[in-house]
Amino acid sequence: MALLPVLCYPDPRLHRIAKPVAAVDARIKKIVADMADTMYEAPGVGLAATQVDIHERIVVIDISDNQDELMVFINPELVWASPETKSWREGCLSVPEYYDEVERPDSIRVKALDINGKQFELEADGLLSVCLQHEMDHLQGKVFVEYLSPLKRNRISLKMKKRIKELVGQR
Ligand code: GNR
Ligand code: NI
Repeated sequence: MALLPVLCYPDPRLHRIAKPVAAVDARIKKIVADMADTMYEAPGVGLAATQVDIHERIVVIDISDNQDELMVFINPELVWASPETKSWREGCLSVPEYYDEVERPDSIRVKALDINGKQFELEADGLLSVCLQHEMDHLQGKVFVEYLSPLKRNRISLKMKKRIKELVGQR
């Protein structure tokens, strides 16, 4: 079991664009295992590689009640999004203790590779749809607070910088 440090907004590394994974080999499987450990420990329902400073297109998600249904998405791509949208209260491990409403397509279809490098397609709605869109945004360097007003975003930035300063001061 290995836990990876999670980057905190407004860290500029959260805005890097992840590169596609060329082959799902032992190195990628180790990253997936460590990401899953990190997500479960947090705890969170999803984690994108960008958040642990790995800039490759890898996402793990587990929306089950018992943390026993790990889903792995390598090189995920959106193939369809419903015209209907829905607003959800979102949170992010990179923006601790802040939650706000984001409007996104209600249901989506995603194409990705699984842990064995095999391609699959999946239609998602509800929390899985929200989470997948949130994670695919991370891979594009986008954090959910970027959907909020500049005023809110600036407040969040200040709060997070203050929090990081306090954490450093405690050491
Ligand atoms: O743990 C998480 N919960 C969550 C709740 C609503 C919408 C999105 C999420 S994802 C988040 C984990 C995370 O930051 N993933 O990038
Ligand atoms: Ni997030």
